[in-house]
This record gives sequence, C-alpha cells and structure tokens, in this order.
Amino acid sequence: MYRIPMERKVLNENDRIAAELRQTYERNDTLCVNFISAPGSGKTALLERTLAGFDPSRRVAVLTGDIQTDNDARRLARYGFPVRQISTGGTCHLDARMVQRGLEGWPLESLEILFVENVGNLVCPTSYYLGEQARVVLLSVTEGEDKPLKYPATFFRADLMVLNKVDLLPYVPFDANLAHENARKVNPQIEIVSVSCTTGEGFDEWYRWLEAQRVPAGSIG
Ligand SMILES: Nc1nc2c(ncn2[C@@H]2O[C@H](COP(=O)(O)OP(=O)(O)O)[C@@H](O)[C@H]2O)c(=O)[nH]1
Ligand SMILES: [Mg+2]
Repeated sequence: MYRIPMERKVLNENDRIAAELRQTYERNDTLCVNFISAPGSGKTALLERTLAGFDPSRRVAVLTGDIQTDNDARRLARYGFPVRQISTGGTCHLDARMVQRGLEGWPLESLEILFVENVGNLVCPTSYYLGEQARVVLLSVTEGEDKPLKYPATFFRADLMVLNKVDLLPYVPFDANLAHENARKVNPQIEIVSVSCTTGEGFDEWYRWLEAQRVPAGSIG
C-alpha cells in the first residue's frame, strides 16, 4: 500500500533530526527527558513540583507541547526556569523538528536538563524519537491498571513508569501491584516510581532516578 512508504519517509526524516538533537545534547552534557502520558495524568504537575524543588541555580529548561493553548507553559514559567510552549495546531505528538525549532536561540551548551512534555496521548508520541536519553511514561491511578497492556508500545519504549496520584488510592479501586505487573509484562526492564504530585510522596525516589540519568554511561563502578 502507498501509505506505508510515506510514513516510513516521515519517520526517517524525524530520526535524522532526532539524531542531530541527540548529538547536541551529548556534546553539551544535557540530559533530555521526554514525558508521555494520556491527557491529565499529571505531566505538567510532575514538572511543576520537580521545578519547585530545584535550587534556582540549576540549569534546567522545559519545552511543553499541546495541540492548543499555552496554559502549561504559563503554569511552568512560575518557577523561574526557561519554558517554551510548542503548539502543534492539531498534531497529536511532538516530532524532532518541532523540538529543534522550539530550541532555537536557547543556550543549549549551558543546560543540565531539558524536560520535554509531549502532547497528551498514549499512542502517537511513541513513534517519534526526539533525541532524548530517557523516556518517562506516566500512569495515574484513575486510569486503570490495564493501560500498559492496552498501549504496550508506549510502555515498552519507556525507561521509567511514574505511577501518579497515589494520594487517591484510598478512593479509587486501583491495584498498584497489578499495574506494576502489567507494565513489567510488556517491558521487564522498566523502572517504576510511585508519586503524588499533590502531596510530594515519592519525590525523593523520583529525584534520585532523575539525577542517576545524568551520570554518563560506564562511569559507575
Ligand atoms: N489528586 C491528585 N491530582 C493530581 C496529581 N497530579 C496531577 N493532578 C491533577 O490532575 C489534573 C491534570 O494534571 P496535569 O498536570 O494538567 O496533567 P497533564 O495533562 O498530564 O499535563 C490536574 O487537575 C492536576 O491538579 C496528583 O498526584 N494527585
Ligand atoms: Mg500538561
């Protein structure tokens, strides 16, 4: 069918740009983290609380993607770090070119961490590599334990699953152990951190995971 070669061409072009981005990050010692989840799982809330806990001297920036509005950029800008909104105007995911444009004029050589909040969607963002060193998928306890099984590619390609909104566990029938099991069924290597962006529970572990990603491969032990 004609559709397949077209899609392949678009993805190849994306991968070419993503590889350039990756080289830039590595040259500058910047950790890029790509956040993927369904709308409302708490990507922006996680970033808000993460930025709030950082010392203002940290060299951290955020690109946040949405189909419409700059609401998330406005929420995130309150923490004093550079933030830019990418409005995709209808596209259900970020691609590497959007990220490249979003970074134009930013002094990347001085960034320790670049957070990229993808468009809320558990399908489309999965196929678009953005040059990131780490991919995080969020699942909140109101979404059901079966989501890793329903969207296996997204969980398979993630390095970490953040299980969010654990403050709501007393109020919703959600089996956290089963959610872990399902995530590990599709990706036995996936790491899992449980947090509440409302109470701050689990953030020590989240920060530890994040800082561990900054250690260059091969320098441990
Ligand atoms: N109870 C509770 N609500 C949360 C938590 N994290 C996010 N929320 C709420 O969930 C909604 C969606 O969060 P948002 O960060 O906008 O999700 P995003 O679409 O993934 O960026 C907001 O009303 C948040 O206040 C949490 O840990 N606990
Ligand atoms: Mg958001």
